Amino acid sequence: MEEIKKKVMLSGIQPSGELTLGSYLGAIKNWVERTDEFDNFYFMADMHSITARQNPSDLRRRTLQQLAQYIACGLDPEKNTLFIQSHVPAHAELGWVLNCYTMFGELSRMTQFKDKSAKHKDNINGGLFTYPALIAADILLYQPDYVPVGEDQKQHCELTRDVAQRFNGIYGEVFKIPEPYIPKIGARIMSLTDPVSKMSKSDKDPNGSIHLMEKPEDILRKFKRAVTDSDTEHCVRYDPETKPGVSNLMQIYSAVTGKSLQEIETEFAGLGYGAFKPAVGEAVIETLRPIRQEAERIMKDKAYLESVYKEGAKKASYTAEKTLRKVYKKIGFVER
Ligand code: ATP
Ligand code: LTN
Repeated sequence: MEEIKKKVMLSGIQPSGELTLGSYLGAIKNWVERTDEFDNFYFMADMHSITARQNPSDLRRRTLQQLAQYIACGLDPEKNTLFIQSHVPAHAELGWVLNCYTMFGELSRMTQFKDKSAKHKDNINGGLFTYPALIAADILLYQPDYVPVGEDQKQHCELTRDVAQRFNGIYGEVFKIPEPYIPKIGARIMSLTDPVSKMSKSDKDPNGSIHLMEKPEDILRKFKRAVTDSDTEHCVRYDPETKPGVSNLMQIYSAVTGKSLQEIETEFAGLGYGAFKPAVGEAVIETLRPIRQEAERIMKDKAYLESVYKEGAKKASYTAEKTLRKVYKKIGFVER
């Protein structure tokens, strides 16, 4: 019987800090839920993370920890190609090519570049600026149909589509044009202490974000202290404009319990924030507990991790090399 070719999903996260509840709800959870439907490629974007200075031993540890966390979140290495970006040289190679098809003006408009260069004034390096061309390479090498990411990565996906269309316009149909896949709930989880800015692994305020490996008592404490809104009604109602703090907690509660925003309003009607905040904390604790325990177990098994990333790099290279060869041929490089 002829095998029906599955559609392809691809995404990555930089090992630049501890994974947060934001990366889990905005990205990884959706990867896991769609595992069986797609042919999947997920990677640790270590090459991206050096756009900010990293301590070498921390980077190595975090890259392996991130792999353990991917698996602990439910990404079965038998069904997902899990790999480390720097192990597949085609990323750097296509990244260079696509640098030459990405415009200065396009890169200048990237909000992530503006935000990060404002944060790290002492290290506004070329890599930080051209980073989206490397993202385009990461994606286009695997000819994916969908790129499951949080809302903040939408602009990068749009640039990738523009670059791919530009390239195809010159050389013919080389790249598939991918779609971003952004969840309805959890696409933009906000900081618990400043609900108008994104929960982020590089946030300086430790109380703003929840890490996947965090202890239950710390999680509960952070949710109890989460900033809610200064309106007088004190009721659990979804309204991101006027009640960003409560609305963020509702998004989190909805994403981890599967309850709709309407159901949550009904559940907490008349109960106020005092009952709601610890309930969100408990629900998050129960979601993260098995992930943390499994990641701690896998982290100890270095031989297993090595077998996963080696096999992943082999499989990823096979697909990536195919695209790269096609690109090199189209642009006129002499065949090796
Ligand atoms: P950094 O602080 O280093 O920029 P980050 O915490 O913002 O990192 P990324 O590594 O940039 O996280 O993101 C990993 C993935 O998780 C991306 O797909 C991103 O869109 C998603 N993501 C990150 N933070 C959130 C969030 N707060 N809400 C929803 N999705 C998120
Ligand atoms: N920029 C992303 C990580 C990333 C990525 C990608 C995501 C690098 N390459 C390709 C999707 C597809 C981030 O997490 N900041």
